[in-house]
Amino acid sequence: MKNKKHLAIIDTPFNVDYSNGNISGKSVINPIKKIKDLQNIFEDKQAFKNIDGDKIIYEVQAILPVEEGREGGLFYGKTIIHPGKVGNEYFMTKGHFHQKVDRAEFYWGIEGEGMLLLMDKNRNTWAEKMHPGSLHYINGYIAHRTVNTGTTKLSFGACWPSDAGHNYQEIMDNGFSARLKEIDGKPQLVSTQQ
Ligand code: S6P
Ligand code: ZN
Repeated sequence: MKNKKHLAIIDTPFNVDYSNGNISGKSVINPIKKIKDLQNIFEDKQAFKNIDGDKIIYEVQAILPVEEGREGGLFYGKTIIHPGKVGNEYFMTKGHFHQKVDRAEFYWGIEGEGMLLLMDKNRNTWAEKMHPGSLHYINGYIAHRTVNTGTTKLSFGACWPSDAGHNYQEIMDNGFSARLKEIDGKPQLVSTQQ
């Protein structure tokens, strides 16, 4: 029949469990980072060697509804960082600038306590506290890394443009200009600049 509109009620393609942020639905990807995947991220090399390489540090669940790199789409994810330290430095993500460096991102805290470490192009670094309900706008041109400063898992959600991409190399080569360490029993930002 000509000009007939397609009418349909379909199953919800994705679901989020608001008690823990878990994402379900078709094509949810689940990359895992173990300590052996995080070479040169932590400062204390001896403490790093003493940890079993297969220990899981963080896990991501993500929905990529369009091809990565395509302009115009959005990606949605959840990251879980397990609690722990390498020496006195808390478990954290690799951290990145976006490949298309002007692309922004939202993060929001779901479970646990942590910090969002942010660094601009001039290597100024600062941290925002993350907790259930915290909301973080990460402007373009800002490197971002998350750190679990608590004793339970840190979970947070994220939404970012499908053409943002990840530039990990800059952080692998030069790191952030500060590290989050436990000093006198509490998290403190310690500068790495001379
Ligand atoms: C993607 C977004 C997050 C991180 C995830 C892991 O732009 O910022 O999904 O990919 O938290 O961190 P990283 O630094 O290993 O990608
Ligand atoms: Zn990002």
